[in-house]
Parts: sequence; structure tokens; C-alpha cells
Amino acid sequence: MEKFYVTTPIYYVNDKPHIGHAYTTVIADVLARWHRLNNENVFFLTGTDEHGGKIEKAAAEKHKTPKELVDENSQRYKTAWEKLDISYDKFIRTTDEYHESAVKEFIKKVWDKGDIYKGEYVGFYCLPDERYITESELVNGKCPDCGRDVQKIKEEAYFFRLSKYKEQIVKLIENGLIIPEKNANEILSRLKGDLKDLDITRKSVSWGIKFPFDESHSVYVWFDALLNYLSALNWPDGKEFKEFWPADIHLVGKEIVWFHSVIWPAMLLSAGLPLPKNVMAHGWWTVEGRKMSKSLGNVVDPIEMADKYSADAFRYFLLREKPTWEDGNFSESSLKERINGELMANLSNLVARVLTIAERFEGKIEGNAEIEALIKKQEIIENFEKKDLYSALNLVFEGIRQVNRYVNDKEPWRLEGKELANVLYNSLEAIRISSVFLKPFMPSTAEKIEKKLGIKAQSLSDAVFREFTTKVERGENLFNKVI
Ligand code: ME8
Repeated sequence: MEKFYVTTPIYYVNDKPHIGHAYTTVIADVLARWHRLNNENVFFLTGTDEHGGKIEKAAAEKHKTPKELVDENSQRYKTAWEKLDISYDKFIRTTDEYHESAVKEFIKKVWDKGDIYKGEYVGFYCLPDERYITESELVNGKCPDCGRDVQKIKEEAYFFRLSKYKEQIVKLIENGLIIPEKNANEILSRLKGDLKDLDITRKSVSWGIKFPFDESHSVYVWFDALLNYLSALNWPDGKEFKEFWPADIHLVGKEIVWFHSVIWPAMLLSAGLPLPKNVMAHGWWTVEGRKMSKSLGNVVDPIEMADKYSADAFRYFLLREKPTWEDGNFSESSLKERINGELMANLSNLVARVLTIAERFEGKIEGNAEIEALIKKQEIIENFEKKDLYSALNLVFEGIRQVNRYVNDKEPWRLEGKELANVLYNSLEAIRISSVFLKPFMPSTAEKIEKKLGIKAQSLSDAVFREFTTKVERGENLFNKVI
């Protein structure tokens, strides 16, 4: 049996989850569900990144201990993923004991390899991004990534010999580590410059894992966080590690590709471990045309969206509204338009129309699958395999539109006997097959369709026309108009 190990970034718990976090996690969920549909052995990991100065500061501002803050916010992520029907296999927290001991064990390996040395860090640091910045990278004295203020740092630190692995990393990226290509090119051009060794400890941050060779330092939060992908599998001895490592795909937002495609592989090379197969970067969401921010008050809460519009509608919107690899904009009015114009007017109405007639039909539903060509099965599968979920979902809906057109043309309400049986067969089978492909995107809608059609949970092998034998029941609408 093939295995598939997919991860999301682990999210900072200085605050609650928003639409961006939901987006990455829904993409990972769709991929995990797709691979399960193919009967693969899937491990889907998500979790929370709980150490570092940013969390320390957020806790102090809220008059809480870091532990109180991370417990509270980590729980909010779990609640959000439950609401959004996220089928993760494991939720890791970097404050979990097993993770902390794996980090220490890993550092010992890198130390023994001779890849860690003591020095002094002189430069800048962006606290919101938890990243080191050199003087030449500053843009008008601010962080080049987020434009916020940076701190000047001069402190004793331990360094990881990142520069030693530069050539191997360039090769790895040239060989296709990063999806899509534009993000790979960006990293490759950055690698044309100097690659400096990485400061991996902070003396001035106390909310972190103690550096095992000098407890007056704590481990740099990114060095700690990246290791979640191993510790979650109970590295080094766990059976999950043996079964699932290396990761098939690390999903990330475009701003953290560098950490996953340069620093992370170098860490693994140093420890002598196999490298992940892919790092996939997706684009960013703006909200109502602007960058999301607390001060603008436009942060979209995924829990609220799921409660208001249903998990499936929100999931559908996230994947349908913008190409996976591009940036896009969220607005509540376009979410409503898609629910009314697509989920209700296309999908829900098709199912209701066909089932209303099929429910009353007395004879045997049989036919010749003349509409097989309308559902572009092969293309849909190819897009799933390319991880182009946006195109896969578009094609599924294109199919649904075509079936609607077919029903309009055939006017089954005017037909009877064999002719009617044939139109019903074609429409019901097309709906059933579409529901197989919809399953990763909208799991509970697909389940409702299966129930209406009287069939059991389906897998990809069911996506073929065959004899229709069950009794159907129209039941309630899948989606209703929202105002
Ligand atoms: O970076 N649009 O955590 P984080 C789309 N803890 N996706 C977005 C987004 C937006 N506007 N904003 C955030 C961290 N994301 C580290 C990761 S991994 C070892 C450590 C998503 O809480 C996107 O996936 O800042 C991005 O990479 C991630 O949230 C950043 O989450």
C-alpha cells in the first residue's frame, strides 16, 4: 500500500486562527482525503508552534503566562479544525514533552556532526516573523517581508553550519523540491547570494526549549518548530517514523518557503535523514481588498464562517475563488454569490430536480451512459495529482453544469418509459460520480448525496458508469439561498 504524509505549518498561538490558517489546512485536508479515496495509507499532521519571543510578548501583553496563552489558543485551533471538518491524524504542540525531547536529541546529532559552533550574532530580528535579518536586507530600516519594525541584536549565540549545505540544497531545488516553479525560482535567486550560517539559539528569550549544551540559551523557535515534522512521527524510533518519513508534501504559505526548502533540508542533511519530496507554496488572501490586520478589523474568523455558512460552503469557496498558487481576495459577498449561484443553483438544484423525478419512477433505471464525456474524469485526476486543486474543482463543477444542461435539453419531466429511464440513469450516475470527486472538497455534502442515492461510501474506483440498482430519496436541499 502506498503511503502519503502531508503536513501544514504549525501555527503560532499568539492569537486565534484566521482564514489564512484555514486555507492551508483545508488544502492539506483535501489532499489527505484524496489520497485516502485512492486507498493509500495517509498521515496528515497539523498543530501549533508555541515557543519564542513573539508568544512571550503576546502573553505578557495579555497578563497571562505563556503556558496559559498557548493552552487557550491551541484549543481554538482544534475547535476551528473540528468545525471545518479537518481530518488530521495528529495535532502536535511544540510544548509537548515528546517534541521537546526529540528536539534535544536532534541537536545532539547535529552537534556530534560538528555542525554547531559558538559565536556572536550581530544584526536584526523581526519578532512577528521570528526571523533574523541582515543590515543589507532591511528595507527603509524595516523587515523586508512584513514591513514592520525590527530589533537590533548583539548577543552570544550558537550557529548551525547552514552554508556548508548550500550546493546540495541548490541541486535539490533544481530537481523540483518546490511547487510551483515561480517560488522555486525565487529561492534559487536568493541562493545566488551569500548563504550565512544560522543563529539557532537566543539568550534573551526564555520561553523556549533549553539548548542542551548550554542551558542559558533557548533554541531558536524555527529550529524547534521545523522538527515537529519528525517528532510527530515519534522520531527516532517510532513506527510512524519508519512508515511515513520522508514527508510527501509540506504545505506552506509563500512567505515561509525559505525555512522549508533551505533551512529544513540542511538540518536533515546534517542529521543524515531522508529529505521531503515536495514543499508546496500557496498564495495569500487579502480581505475585502486589503491586507488582513487586527487594526483594520478585517480578520476573517473561520469558525464564524463555518457556523454561518457551513463548513462545506466555506471550504468550497476557499478552493474555488482563487488559483491555489496565486493571491486572491475574500469578501463575504462573493462567498454568498458562490453559494447561491453555484452550490444552490447548480449542484443542489440538479440533485433535487433529478431525484424528484427518480423518486417517483417505478421501472428499472438503466441506460447507456451517453453523457460520460461530460465528466472529464481523467483531467480531474491529473489535476489532483499535480495538486492543482483549483483546476480539479473547476472541472468537477464544469461537469455539473453540463449535466444540468443535459437535463434541461432532455426535459425528463415530459418523458416516460425507457426514454425516461435512460435520462435518469445518465443524470443519477453523473451525480454519483461527481460526488466521488467532490468528497475531498465537501465531505459532508458528498455524504448527503450518497445517502440520497442510497449508496455506501465510495472510493475512486467507483468513479465509473455502471448499473444503477438503488432506490433514491430526494430529501432536503443540499444548499439553500443565503441572504
Ligand atoms: O509561520 N493567506 O506560523 P503562522 C494565506 N509558526 N495563508 C496565510 C495567510 C494569508 N493571508 N496568513 C497566514 C508560522 N497564512 C510558523 C510556521 S512551520 C514549522 C512554522 C498561513 O501562524 C500560511 O500557511 O504565522 C502561512 O505559511 C501560515 O499561515 C503562517 O502561520
